[in-house]
This record gives sequence, C-alpha cells and structure tokens, in this order.
Amino acid sequence: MRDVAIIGVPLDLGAGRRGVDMGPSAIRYAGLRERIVALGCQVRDLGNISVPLAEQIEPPTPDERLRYLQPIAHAVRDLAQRVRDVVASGALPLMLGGDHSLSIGSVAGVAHNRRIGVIWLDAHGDYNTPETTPSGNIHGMGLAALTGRGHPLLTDVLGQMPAVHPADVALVGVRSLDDGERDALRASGVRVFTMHDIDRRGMASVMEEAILHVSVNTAGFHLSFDLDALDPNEAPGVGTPVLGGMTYREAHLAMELVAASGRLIGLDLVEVNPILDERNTTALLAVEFALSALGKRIY
Ligand code: EXY
Ligand code: MN
Ligand code: MN
Ligand code: MN
Repeated sequence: MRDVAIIGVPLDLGAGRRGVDMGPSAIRYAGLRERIVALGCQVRDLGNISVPLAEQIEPPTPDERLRYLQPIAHAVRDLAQRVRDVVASGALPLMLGGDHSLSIGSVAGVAHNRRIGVIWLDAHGDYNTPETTPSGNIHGMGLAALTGRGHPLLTDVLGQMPAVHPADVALVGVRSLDDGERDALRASGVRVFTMHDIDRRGMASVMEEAILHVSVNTAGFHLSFDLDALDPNEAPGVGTPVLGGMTYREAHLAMELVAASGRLIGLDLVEVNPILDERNTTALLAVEFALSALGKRIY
C-alpha cells in the first residue's frame, strides 16, 4: 500500500456560496485518516493551506469576471508547491476542499515537469473563462485554466503552460454547461462523458474508456472529484447541486475501476458543503470514495 499525504484547502472564495470552506473539517471528522491507515497505507496529514476569509478581503474584487482572483491565485500557488513536494517525496497527494478552484493548484503540482492525465468528475464543465463566465466564480473555470485558457495567474501556476494537455483530460458526469463553455469544450479536445453516456453505456464502460484515454503516454492520472457529480438526493451537501447525477453505486464502481487501473497519482475531494449536508452524509461518501480509489476491497 502506498504513502498518502492529506492537504486541506478551506477555500470558498471561488464559489458563489459560503460553506465549502468547512469541507476539509467535515471530511476529516468522517474518519478519513484512520480509515486510510486501516487499509495499510502510511498517512501524513499536512494540515490546511492558509486561505483568507471573504470577510477579510475588502472590497470583494476589482473584477466581477474573476472574483477574488488575487487571493485564489496565491492559494493555488501555495498548494501547487506543497503538492509538488509531496509528489517528490513519493507519496500520493489527497486534497480536501474547499471549492473546485483549488484543483488549479493541486493538478499543477502533480503535473510539475511531467505529462499527466486528468479525470474530472463533475456535474459541471468548469470550462469557463473570464469571457464566458455567467458568475465570475473561479470554481467554474478550473479545468479551462489547467488546459491553458484564462487569466495568466491561473493558467501559469508553476511555470508550465498548459499544466495538462486537453487531449489528456476526460470529463465525466456532466449535466450543466453554459453556452460559451460548451462551445469551448467542443473545440478543446477534452473527452466529455455526460450523464447521458453513463445512462446509455453504464458507468463501467464509460470509466474504462476514460481511464484508457488519460493513461496513454502519461505518467498516470490525477482524479479531481467534485462531489456534485453525485445526485443531490444522495449527496446533498455540495455547493452547487444539479439534479440527475450519479448514484452512490455508480461513483463507487468508478472508484474501484480507478484503483484497478493502478494509475492514480493524485486525488481531490472538493465542494463538500457541511451547511447543506444531512448528518455529514456527503463527507462520509467522500471518505468511502477515497478508500475505494486507494484500493479498498470487500473480498
Ligand atoms: N457554470 C457555472 C459558473 O461558471 O458559474 C457553475 C459552475 C459551478 C462549478 C462547480 C463546482 O463545479
Ligand atoms: Mn467542479
Ligand atoms: Mn461541479
Ligand atoms: Mn488521449
């Protein structure tokens, strides 16, 4: 079993709604560390990245198309450097969020000086730019930034632009896209699997193709898991719920296929919002997914 390093990122500046800053606490409270140790992994919890509160920042932002750009850029750079160091130590970085803009840093860190694949599990595309965003919220721009589209403070975090090639990315579980974002995704080369594909083909077929797609000629793949990929009836504690998502069983199967690939090199669990959750259900599911992705077996 592998070494795992946990990093919390209590960031909510990239989301339109408060609460996901408490996600790292909720996931830890759900027993993350002990349960990974029980798998036989060596686990280090590196604590949280320091992130300012929205209340500390006045005025909120000079640019309504890139809300809180400066503090988010600072946080993702800090995170990317720590993740790069974790990777150099031989451990697998496990990020707890926090809004999904944090993945701009985590993926940049995992991708440092090498070619990696990315599987982005999400209800959304996160492929907006300042030109197409309807909200100005940077958590809707993370995947675009990682593939080289957007503000330079977000596209060039560790001096490697783009951090990831669009052709090495698979987006799985999508059911909410803005018009400009859809056009950009179509032109990008990112492989997109919507909920329609999962309904028609089944999760196993979709994930097998996604894993193969991001594994060709790469050092392995990073999995960025936005918990809003799940249906909100099963995972209510997320920042931006969208009906019609994956079931617990489907997401769980996806994680088992990730583990079976032997190619996982980094993992984000993001957008857990304890304020909207019911008895920490969503955080508990996040822990289950981490365990399955790391190779937990029933039999
Ligand atoms: N597409 C919308 C926007 O850009 O504002 C919503 C984005 C939500 C992003 C999240 C959590 O995956
Ligand atoms: Mn997302
Ligand atoms: Mn999402
Ligand atoms: Mn490819």
